[in-house]
Amino acid sequence: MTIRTILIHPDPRLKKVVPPVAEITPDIRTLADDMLQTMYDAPGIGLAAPQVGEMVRMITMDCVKEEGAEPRPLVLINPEVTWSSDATSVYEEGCLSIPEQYADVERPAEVKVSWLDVDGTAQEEHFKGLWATCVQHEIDHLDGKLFIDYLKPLKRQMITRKMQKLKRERARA
Ligand code: K1U
Ligand code: ZN
Repeated sequence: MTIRTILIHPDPRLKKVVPPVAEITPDIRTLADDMLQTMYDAPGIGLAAPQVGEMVRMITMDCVKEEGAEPRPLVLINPEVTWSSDATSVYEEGCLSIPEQYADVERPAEVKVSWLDVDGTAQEEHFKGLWATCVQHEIDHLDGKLFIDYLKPLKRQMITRKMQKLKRERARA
């Protein structure tokens, strides 16, 4: 397993709608393993393939936060929201592609999502709480959308400028 480099906003690859996985090949399974390792290493609770420069509809998640609790790594291929609650919730979101920036985002509080697992088996689950927030954040990545796109233009611009500065500094280091 390999820890992949996480792209930092702004990057054109983070703005693209990515196509579905047509076939679950050994390369797709290797990417899934690499994404899980990259997500745990970051550390993060989710990761989408475009964040590591791979333009396929695949995400990983593990929102188990309690110390000592059993991890629950999930790999979702071609995920689709099949139902969203009318009730919403607000969560202060972060993003591994926008380090150290956080903002409140309002989303449906509960969603049902269908996907294929790495064996090609169809799955569906009703997500609530942080899992619901995270799965929507990750599916947004597959549609070229970042959490800052929900913010007012001025705040979004401020965060983008900070990220441009961070990228310049990292390139010099
Ligand atoms: O998609 C990503 O960039 C990952 C992102 C997912 C996410 C966070 C918060 C709300 C919605 C989606 C992260 O994992 S940021 C890091 C983070 O939230 C975290 C890291 C360590 C422990 C607990 C949380
Ligand atoms: Zn993100």
